[in-house]
Amino acid sequence: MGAPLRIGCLVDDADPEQSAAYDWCESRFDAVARCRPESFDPTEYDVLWWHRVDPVDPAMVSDGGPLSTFVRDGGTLLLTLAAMTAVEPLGFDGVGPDAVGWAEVTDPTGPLWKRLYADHPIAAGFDTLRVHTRGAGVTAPYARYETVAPTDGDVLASTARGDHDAVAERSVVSWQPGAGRVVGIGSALSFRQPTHDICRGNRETLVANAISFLADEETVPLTGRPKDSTTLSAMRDRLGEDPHRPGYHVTPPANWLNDPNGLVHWNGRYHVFYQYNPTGPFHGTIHWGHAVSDDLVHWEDRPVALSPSPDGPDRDGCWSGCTVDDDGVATILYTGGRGTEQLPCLATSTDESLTSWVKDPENPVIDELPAEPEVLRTEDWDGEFRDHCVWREDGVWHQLIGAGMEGGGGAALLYVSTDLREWTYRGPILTGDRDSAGTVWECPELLNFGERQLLHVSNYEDVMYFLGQYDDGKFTVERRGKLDHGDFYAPQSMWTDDGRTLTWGWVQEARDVGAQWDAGWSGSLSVPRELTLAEDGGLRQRPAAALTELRGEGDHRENLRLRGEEGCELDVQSRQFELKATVRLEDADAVELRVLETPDGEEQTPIRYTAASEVVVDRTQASTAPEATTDSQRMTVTPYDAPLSLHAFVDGSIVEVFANERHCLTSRVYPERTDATGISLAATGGTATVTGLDCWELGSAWRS
Ligand code: DQQ
Repeated sequence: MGAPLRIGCLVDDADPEQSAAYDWCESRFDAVARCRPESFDPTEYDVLWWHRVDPVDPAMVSDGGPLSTFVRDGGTLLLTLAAMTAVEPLGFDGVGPDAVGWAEVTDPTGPLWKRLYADHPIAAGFDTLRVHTRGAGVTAPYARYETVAPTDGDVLASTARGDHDAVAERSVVSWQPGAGRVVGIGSALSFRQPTHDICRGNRETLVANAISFLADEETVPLTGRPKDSTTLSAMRDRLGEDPHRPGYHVTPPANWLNDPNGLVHWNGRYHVFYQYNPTGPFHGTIHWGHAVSDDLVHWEDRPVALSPSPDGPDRDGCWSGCTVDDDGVATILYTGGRGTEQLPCLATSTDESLTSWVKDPENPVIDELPAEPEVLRTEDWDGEFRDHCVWREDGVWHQLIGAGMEGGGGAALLYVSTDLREWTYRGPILTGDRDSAGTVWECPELLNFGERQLLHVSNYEDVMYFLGQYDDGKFTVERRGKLDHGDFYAPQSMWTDDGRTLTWGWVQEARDVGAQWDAGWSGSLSVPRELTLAEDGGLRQRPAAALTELRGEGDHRENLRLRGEEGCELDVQSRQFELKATVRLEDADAVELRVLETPDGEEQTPIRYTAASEVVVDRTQASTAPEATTDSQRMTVTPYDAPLSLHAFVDGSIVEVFANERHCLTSRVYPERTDATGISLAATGGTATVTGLDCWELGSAWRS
C-alpha cells in the first residue's frame, strides 16, 4: 500500500454545501484536511478541491498567488460548481464561465460526455455519454460556458438534462496551466441536498474519478485546449475508426465544421479555413479552423487561425469571411458577432504559413448598418448583415456583404475602399424576391468568367446562382439555377495561381444533434469543384483534376448491357471510392448505381437516373437505423440526346454526384452495417447500356 492520497479541501466560508462536500470527501478518502485558498502549505497536498456555491470573488485569489503558483508548479486542482469561476482570476483562462447562477433542476441532470473523451479516466465506470449526477426537484447552483468558450480549457462535457442534450451548456472543462492540471465540473454536483440513489452513486463516482485522475501522475495528461498541429492530428486519429467519417473530404479534426472560409492559394500552398467550434460538434462559439495542402488532396491540420476575442466585437464568434492579398499581406475580412450585432472585422497574417493572425485594433471596420435598403431586423440580430467577398478592381477594393431587407428578400450589398479599412457604401448589386429567392442571402460570392459573371448566394435552403453581367455595381441576371440539389451550403472559391476557380461547399449532416454529438464530429467540405463556363454559356462544375491522385485499385467495364432486374456487381468493395459511368437508357425506365450496399441488399443507396430526366439519390434503404433520414433527393438533368455521364464520390457518409459536369447533388447517408460496401448496377423496366464505367478506391487525405 502506498501513502494515502492527501486531499486539501479549500474552505472559505461557512457554506453548508461546502461542509457537506468535505464530509463526503472525508468519508471516502483517508487523508483529507481543510485549508484556505490563499494560505496553505503546498507540500502537504497531492490534490486541492474547491467546492463553492457562490462565484469566486476576484479579490480572493490572484494570478501569482499561492493557489496559482501551486498549480503552475505541478499541483492539481478540482473546481466544482461556482468555484470554476476561479480560472479567470487565477490566470488559467482568459475567459471564465459566462453562465453562473441558480436554477431549478427539473430533470435528472449531469455531464454529457464528449465522444472524444468517452474513455477519459474521469468517465470511468459510466457506460453512457449521458450521466445524471443530480436528481430533479431542487434549485441548484451552476457555472458553465454558454455563449463564450474557454480560451485555454478543453471542454470534456456539456450537459445532459433528462433526455435532452444541452450541447451548448459546457460544464466540464480541463486546463493545463504550467506544469499543473485543473478540472472544473460546474453543475449537477450538490452534496447537501438529498438525491436519487442512482444520481448519488454517479456523483460520487464522478468526483472520486476526478480526484484520482488529478492525483495520478501516470495518467496521460490532457493537453488543455488542443492547439497545435500534432495534438489536432492526434484528436483526428481518435475518431478514425468511425465508418461514417469521410476519408478524403476535408473534415474537422473533431468537433464542428460549417462554412469554408478564406480560401487562398498562398506561396504555392492551398489554404482552407472553415467555421469551427473547438468545444463540441454543434454550431456555437465559432473559430476559424485551418487545413493546408500542397496538392489539393492531401491535407494537414493547422492550429486554429482565428478565435473570438473576449473584449472584441467578435466575442461570440468569428463568422464567415474571405482572404485577400493586400500587396503581399494576407488579409481576412470576416464577420464578428457580439450580442445582437454582427459587423465586419479585419485581421492580417504575421507569417508566411498563415498560422498567426493579428486583428485590426480598429475593428469593426464597418460599424453601422447601411440606411438603404433597411436591413432586416430579427429576434437574434439588429440586422441580418454578414459574410464577405472582396476583390480589387482598377485599384479599388470592392466588398460584397450578404443581407436581408426589411419587408423584402435577400440582398448582396456593395462597399468600396482604397485600404480595406475605410469603406463607402454603394448599395445592392442585386436584390431577391423573398418568395422565390429567400429572406436572407448569406455568403454572397461574385466570380468573374470574362464574358459573364456568376453571383451565388446561400438563402438558408439552397445555394442559388445567377449568371449574367456585372457592371458598375449592378448585376443583370440572364440565367439562374442551384449550385447543388442536396446537402451543400455556403460555398466559397479559391483562385489558383494557374487561373482556376475551385469551389468548396459545406456538406451538412442529415442526422440530429444527438447523433452528431455521439459521433464527436459534424460537417465536412465537398470535394473541390472547378467552375467554368460551358460552350453554351451555362455553368460547368467538375471535380478538381487533382482528385485522380487518390485513385487506388479499380474496376473497368465497357458496353455493359443491363436488362431488367439482373444486376451487375463491381469488384470494388468500399466506402471510399469514385465511380464514373456513361449511361444510355435505351428502353429502360431507369438505371441504378447502388452504392453502400449490403450483400443481401438490406442497406443500399441507389443513385438512379430515370427516363424522366432525373437523378435521384434514394435514401429509403440507406440505413437500417430507425432514426435515419429516408427521403430521396433529386435533381432534373437537362434531357440530353447524348448519354448521361454520372460521376460520384462516395466517402463514409457522403454521396456527392456530378451529372454531365453541370448538375450536382450531395447527399448524406449513414449505413449501419459494416458490410455495406458493395457497388452494383441494374436497369429497371427495360434495357440500358453503360458504355463505359470506372470505379476506383480512393486514398485518404490525412497523413497521421
Ligand atoms: N454561417 C456563418 C455565417 C453564415 C452562415 C456562421 C452560413 O457567417 O452566414 O457560422 O452557413
